[in-house]
Amino acid sequence: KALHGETISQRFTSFLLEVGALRFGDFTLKSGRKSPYFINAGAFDDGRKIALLGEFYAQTITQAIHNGDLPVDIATVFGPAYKGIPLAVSTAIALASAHDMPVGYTFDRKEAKDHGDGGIMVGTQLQDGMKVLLVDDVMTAGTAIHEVIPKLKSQADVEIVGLVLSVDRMEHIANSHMSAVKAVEQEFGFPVFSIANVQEIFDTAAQMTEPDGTPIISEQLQEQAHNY
Ligand code: OMP
Repeated sequence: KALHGETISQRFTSFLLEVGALRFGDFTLKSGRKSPYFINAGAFDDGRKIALLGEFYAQTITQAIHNGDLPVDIATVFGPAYKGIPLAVSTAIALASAHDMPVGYTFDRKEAKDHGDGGIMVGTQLQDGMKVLLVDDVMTAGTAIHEVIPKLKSQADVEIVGLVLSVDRMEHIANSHMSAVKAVEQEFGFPVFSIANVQEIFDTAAQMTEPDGTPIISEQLQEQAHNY
């Protein structure tokens, strides 16, 4: 099924809704916060969906390269286990097959292996000076990303060139006006990109209706979204 929309964030919003990866309701986040919506990366559960998701990441990456915000010579795409694994693999496949950009993929093991090849990284092995691009699903407080960066750096003195997310929830860090994305950019010194942010998602969803004509999201929900 073709995904309609002018911009990548609009097409991505239709895709999220089509596969059921975007839900509205009452959710409690990992950080303990309450939220009127949730993005579930587990919904990309077959070949077509994960291939399309990888293509969205690849388009976001090539756009950033085109804008001069990411280097062309990325050596490997790193996805933190477990949910980052299919992201790194599908992104690397899309970059190589549709964008003529051969790159490696790498992910970490949750438990170090003590036999065979050993090691805690799978895929392209990290080496000093290598340009590594991180991919992850959703960032709320940035906890997941804070955990994985020391693990990467302990392997080799890699250069992390950026982080690409599917959705930037645009949440603020506790007791601050700074967004979690800005805080990560400042702390680590690399840019963070997202296929879409929550504002773009709500703006697109607000234009959409169910087959019976009722709006997909209520005005009240839109109000809540604007408070972020
Ligand atoms: P941080 O690690 O605090 O940035 O939270 C992001 C993680 O929370 C994601 O990797 C998910 O495990 C989970 N999450 C979602 O998957 N979707 C959401 O919409 C919100 C969250 C969340 O709990 O904040």
